[in-house]
Amino acid sequence: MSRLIVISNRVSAPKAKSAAGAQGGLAVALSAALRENRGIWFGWSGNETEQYEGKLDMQRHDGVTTVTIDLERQDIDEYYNGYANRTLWPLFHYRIDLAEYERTFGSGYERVNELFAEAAAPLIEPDDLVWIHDYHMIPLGKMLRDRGIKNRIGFFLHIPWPPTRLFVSLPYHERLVRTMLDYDVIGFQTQEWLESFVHYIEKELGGTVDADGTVHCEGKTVLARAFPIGVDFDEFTAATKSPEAKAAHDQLKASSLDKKVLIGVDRLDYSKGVEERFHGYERFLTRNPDQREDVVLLQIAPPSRGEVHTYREIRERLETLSGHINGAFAEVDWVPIRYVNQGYPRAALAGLYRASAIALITPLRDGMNLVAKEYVAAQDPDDPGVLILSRFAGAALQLKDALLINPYSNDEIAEAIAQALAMPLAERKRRWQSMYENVRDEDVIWWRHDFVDALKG
Ligand code: GDG
Repeated sequence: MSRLIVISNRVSAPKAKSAAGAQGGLAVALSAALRENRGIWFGWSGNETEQYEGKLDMQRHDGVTTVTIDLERQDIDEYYNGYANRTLWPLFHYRIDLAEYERTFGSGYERVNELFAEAAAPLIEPDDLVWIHDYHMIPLGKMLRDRGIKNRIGFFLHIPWPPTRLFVSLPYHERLVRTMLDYDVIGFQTQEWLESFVHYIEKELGGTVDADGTVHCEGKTVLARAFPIGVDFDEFTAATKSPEAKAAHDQLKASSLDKKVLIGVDRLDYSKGVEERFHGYERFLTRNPDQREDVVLLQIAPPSRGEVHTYREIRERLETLSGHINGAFAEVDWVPIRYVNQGYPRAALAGLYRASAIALITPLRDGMNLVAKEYVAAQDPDDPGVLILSRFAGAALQLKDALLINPYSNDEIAEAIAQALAMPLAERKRRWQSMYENVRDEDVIWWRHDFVDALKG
């Protein structure tokens, strides 16, 4: 059996068996694959070093070998905080108004990808399958090829692929996409992102794409396909039944009395549409004074990427907006929004999802959105909640029985909240059942097998 080499910006393999449940579904799924295949997970440690001298930190935990490197400050600034998170992330989420095209970012990105290739190439043995993840590492496959790596190499993009008309605003866009032609398999979350990529290949590079997704371009051949990621269903449903989940569930129920809880859980990121969500909720409160005190919105938003100024700005705007809404509507015994900037253990999240009558998930653009799937997995079959989901999340293509809304429309959000509150039990059960089956059947293990099988060729 071939070994699997996973390469991603950060390595988040479980530190110990007991901590496995505290990791995200992706870490759990990839760790399981690595354990089965004696694999290696390679990436940045998240730490800074004065001077990078090629030192690898190799560790073995719970059957998974991780190999990490530290990066210098300039590399972190130009590659991670720069090109990855100030250029590619906003552009790929259709926010060309926020994308910054500094030349130093691009060269830092290439430099760090070269550094990754240099460090990872010696770890790769002839039969290994190499699986590279996400927008931080787009050119890495080509850089491994430049170092003589002939193995099968796959790439999976966790975020959207933007329409060609937006993508061409990126300086040297052809150069970036050409590096992708050295992969054997390129995976996208949905058919929509795949179609945007295919359009780019045909219109900008003059390539052709067969009905099965085989791309022919500039003398190279690569398979491009959609592989929608799922949650670790078994792990998450088990977490729902844990004492930690029950404690969090009971605490939320007790503190919200007989009110219906609407829940939002997002990394604090402008792409998640939390600002627009608050405005939509405010519209609901304004239009439905008689229902105001029947609801409370719990928004969990752990800060991320705090070194990037757009993230500091969205954080400030949300503080102001939640304060404004609470100030305008609160009563002595009720506040409309509980806005929480800290993260919770996964098991506690599972309990909070289950205690919430409605999930309000309104990204302006999202590769997939796993919170939507986790919410569905955590529901009580006898009394399931209602999922309100942005039609611009990749998950909307699978969770068709959610109440799908346009997250830019305050009216649609407000009306969906009213509809969810009034929804009869039979309809809630019917909608939830079909979404539940999808979340159960197309889980993260299914996704991983699907990708690795394609990669094997
Ligand atoms: C990228 C793509 C794609 C959140 N708060 C807490 C917490 N979380 C967990 C959630 C969920 C994960 O973080 C977030 O995943 P999402 O899918 O919602 O979003 P991104 O972080 O933007 O991920 C996305 C994903 O990659 C996978 O391919 O779906 O489209 O943008 O699992 O539960 N976890 C804990 N405490 C928190 O407070 N423990």
